[in-house]
Amino acid sequence: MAETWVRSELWEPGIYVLRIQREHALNALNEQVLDQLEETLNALESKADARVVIVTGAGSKAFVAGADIGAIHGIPNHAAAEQFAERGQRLFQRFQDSPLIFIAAINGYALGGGMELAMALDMRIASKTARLGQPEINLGIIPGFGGTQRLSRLVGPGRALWMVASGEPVTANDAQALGLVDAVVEADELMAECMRRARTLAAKAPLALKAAKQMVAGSRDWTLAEGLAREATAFAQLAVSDDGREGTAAFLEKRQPQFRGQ
Ligand code: CO8
Repeated sequence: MAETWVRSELWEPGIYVLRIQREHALNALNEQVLDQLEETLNALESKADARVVIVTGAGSKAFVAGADIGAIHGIPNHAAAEQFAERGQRLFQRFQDSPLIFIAAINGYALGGGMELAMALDMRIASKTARLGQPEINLGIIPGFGGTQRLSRLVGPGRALWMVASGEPVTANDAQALGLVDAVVEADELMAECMRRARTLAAKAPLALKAAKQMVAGSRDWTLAEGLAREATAFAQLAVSDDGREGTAAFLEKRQPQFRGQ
């Protein structure tokens, strides 16, 4: 029977924790892990109560130490290599495009494909002990799951090229200074900090939360004109929704709003 490398569990109403648990290989991503990540994403998206998902790695050492190097070495030819890269790229893009909000809880090494996964998620909170990097150059390859593109957009092309072409990892604090992670906390406070943020988000009006996610995540890819057009449409839908009416009425009536996700 296939091993379970990815697990998700309901933590609190609206909040799930997704854990990549291939600890003996520092949670490295092989085809089975990618398959299970996709199945887990499908399952989470089909849950009516899901709002925010905290993504982390099992153990205290690694978030994800990359794509599985043995699997990369075993790729038979150019077409299969391209397929593997595109497979990962499509999957990670699905996290970016999903209506759910994903918080990366970076609990240790986030290298190669692991850093690429973290970058495709919506927010990145790192433990002080985490190390992030794109070391593929040291294997004679480059990132293939979106790293060259997302890193450049996140930190600018000069800093991205330094990380990709030198292969040197950065500390969590340096990653924060670069804009690669949003906050750094003590290792034993990582899940609590992610949970605090998840709770804040999960309590918001559900349709507005989804739209906020999709507009901001989409802004990574859209032109400004396209993004503005989409924002106006999403704003209009929300402004005349029941929750939009309720939120504005509650403000005017000086009471707490009761959002129903409609
Ligand atoms: N793949 C497979 N196994 C791994 C990986 C990995 N990426 N990382 C660690 N492991 C394994 C080790 O082989 C070791 O296994 P074993 O106990 O059987 O020897 C176990 O995990 C523990 O690792 P270490 O003993 O090496 O632990 P250390 O504390 O000494 O070192 C490091 C930790 C620094 C994280 C080290 O393990 C390391 O450098 N790992 C590799 C990091 C790396 O190069 N990542 C990038 C991989 S390439 C990639 O991600 C490309 C993505 C795009 C792919 C597109 C495909 C076409």
